[in-house]
Amino acid sequence: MAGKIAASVMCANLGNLEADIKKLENAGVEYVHVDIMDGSFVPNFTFGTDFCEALRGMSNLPLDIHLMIQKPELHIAAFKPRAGEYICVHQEATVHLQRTLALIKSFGAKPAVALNPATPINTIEDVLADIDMVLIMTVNPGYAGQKLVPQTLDKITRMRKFLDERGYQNIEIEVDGNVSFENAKKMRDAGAEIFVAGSSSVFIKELGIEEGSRELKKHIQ
Ligand code: S6P
Ligand code: MG
Repeated sequence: MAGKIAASVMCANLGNLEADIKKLENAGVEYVHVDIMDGSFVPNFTFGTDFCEALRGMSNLPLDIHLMIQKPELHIAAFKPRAGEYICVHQEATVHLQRTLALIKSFGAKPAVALNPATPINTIEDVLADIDMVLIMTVNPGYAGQKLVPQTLDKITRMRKFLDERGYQNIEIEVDGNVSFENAKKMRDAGAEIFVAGSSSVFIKELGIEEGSRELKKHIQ
């Protein structure tokens, strides 16, 4: 199956957001990736619960909510997780990872866990039964427009092997950070299935959303 695109809304034109969301939907993008930052787990602030609710009203695209917040378990319910959506928490942000993932599932949404570039793969070995997706951060979280951390390419290969060897062929791998056309191809070859698209591809001003999406799709076949 071809790779899927999760367009990163923090790179969209927030002054005319609904128009950009419609363009993404028409371009055949699969998810809207929403970066939630709390100014503590990462140095930046972005969106919150009301913003996610507003996005749900703008299109039929499911949300892919990436929580870069400390103690996410305290805030899952406030995000009103829905069936068909991914809710992703960082391994590094909670000491109760399994409980947090089970909580996400109890709302009918798809639980996912994210790993910073420095976090080893085997830290999620005991929650594989609790997740639908692993998010491999290919930059350090906090900002759009950063450069790829090169060793994360090999981490994708190692993660796919790690999951398959344990019988979890069903767990998808998402990549987030500097998913340029060139990097996307390498990530795809390494085993990534969902591609967070930001300023490196879908939101390149000179290309526009439609052309950027078309070009990215070619690289993740
Ligand atoms: C980064 C965040 C990401 C970015 C995305 C931007 O902390 O989790 O989702 O929005 O990486 O893409 P790009 O192409 O600007 O790196
Ligand atoms: Mg993200």
